[in-house]
Amino acid sequence: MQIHTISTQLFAGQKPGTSGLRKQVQVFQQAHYLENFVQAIFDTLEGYAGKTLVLGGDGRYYNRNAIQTILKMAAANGFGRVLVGHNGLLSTPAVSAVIRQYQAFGGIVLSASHNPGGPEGDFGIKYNISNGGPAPEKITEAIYARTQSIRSYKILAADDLDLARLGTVQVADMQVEVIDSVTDYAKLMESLFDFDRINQMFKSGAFQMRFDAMHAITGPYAKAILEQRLGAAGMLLNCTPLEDFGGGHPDPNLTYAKDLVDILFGADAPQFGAASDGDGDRNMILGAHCFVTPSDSLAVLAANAHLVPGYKDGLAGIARSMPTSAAADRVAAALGIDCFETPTGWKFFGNLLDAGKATLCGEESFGTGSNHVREKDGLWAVLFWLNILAVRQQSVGQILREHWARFGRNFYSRHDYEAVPSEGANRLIDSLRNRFGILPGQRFGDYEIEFADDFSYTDPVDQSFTQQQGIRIGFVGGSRMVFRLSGTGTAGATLRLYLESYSADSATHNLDAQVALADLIKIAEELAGIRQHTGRDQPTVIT
Ligand code: G16
Repeated sequence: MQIHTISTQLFAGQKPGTSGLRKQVQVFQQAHYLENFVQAIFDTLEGYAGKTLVLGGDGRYYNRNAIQTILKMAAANGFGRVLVGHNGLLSTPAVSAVIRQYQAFGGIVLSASHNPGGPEGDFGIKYNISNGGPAPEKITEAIYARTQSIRSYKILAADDLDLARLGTVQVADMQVEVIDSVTDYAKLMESLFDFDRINQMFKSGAFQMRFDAMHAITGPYAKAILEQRLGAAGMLLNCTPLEDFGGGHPDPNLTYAKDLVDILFGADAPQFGAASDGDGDRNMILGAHCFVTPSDSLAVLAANAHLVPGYKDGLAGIARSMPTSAAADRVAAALGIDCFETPTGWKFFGNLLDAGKATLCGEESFGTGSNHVREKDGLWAVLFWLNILAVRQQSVGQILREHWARFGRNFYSRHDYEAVPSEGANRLIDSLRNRFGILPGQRFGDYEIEFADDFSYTDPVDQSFTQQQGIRIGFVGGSRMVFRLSGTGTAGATLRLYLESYSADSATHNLDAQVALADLIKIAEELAGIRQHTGRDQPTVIT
């Protein structure tokens, strides 16, 4: 089999965002586009000759083509072995688990996560390093720099491989091992959670849940673990992965997982509901007539971790992204452990986890995880909740209310303005930035601005410095709002407005978050001119 060196032309804009390179499928379908980026990854890495690469994706449209191309390029560039998921499928947390278990050199994840799929949808590619986590910024920046100077790429002239058959085949000097997508991940979950206890809860017949895989990658994992191993028979929805996610938007939130939300807020609601996203790393948690914000979910998991076998010996620390609410900070304080505040992006947790400074991590963007892998993990969060429910024998609502009674409630909401013109979104951010000096001291009704700044972060492990990570406006008394532009969208800009206020008074705890935050919502419009800059009256998504 012959290695071909193909001349190529540069593409502008191959810059990884919050989580890898995400573009519309049609962009990836341009000749050489994917190949350039993959070669840029390989050119940036050192010392992988003969080593193992893990490869898999969430099964969205273009996954099948991209996997074949990457296999041929890995062989041409000198990898010794590729572990590839059955039919090219691996969830993002499963890639992380497999990299760690087999001590692979790294891995490539093919996904645009929660973005819609299909020929008109999005595709994405991300490189993960040997700890199983997303490549840190110094690597993603080097990959981007390489895309701006690349002249050629290497690819093996070979037939496509049959990825439907498990086992090992030789491709030139490289072995390709097609592995079961679920087995290793399921074993890891079994080592962390009390499967027998969860199984008894389902067997009792009194406990009902609905899990919505949203026609995405978690389907096969949920079937194997929740249904076959734990006995949640007949409780799973949309478990067949489809290339276009059945036309849906595989983002587990109150807007895009509406069918599930309707079931949990309807008559005869089951006790527990959950959903996961396109590539299986996000989760949404619901109880009967109740929604658990991702920020609260992190705090509840931390406060109850001692009930779960994998975490019963205590937590080293907690980490959360800056826009995530401070609910977890209160639990950390009660436990006497550190709580780290990082920029948005799971990659910023990697060093803290590797250094043993944090055990649990979480983000407001429906991401929760731990040191078991180096990605956030949707099904892990579902199993963690099931384990807590099986031990405490209380409803999700009761657990949440007791949590707030003990720690107080951080009212929290995120308002997203999706696909707005980039120019307007940038103007809005710049205009706030230009007023940092004059905002402190300004009053809006009962609220007085205490500080206004741009969040920056110095990694406590390697001292790397990251700036301009979101505009924070803090009010006297602790309420705050954050304005940030998403790094994962593919059309125009997505403005995210994060709102938070705290109440220790139990009498207020049942208030709807939008009601509790109504004043802050008005102030945000007054301060930032969202309508004027984006042309939008309403957010696209409220969570
Ligand atoms: C990615 C990152 C997360 C981040 C999220 C939202 O999630 O892995 O760490 O919180 O994007 O980012 P943004 O607010 O910039 O859109 P995923 O699930 O899309 O990979």
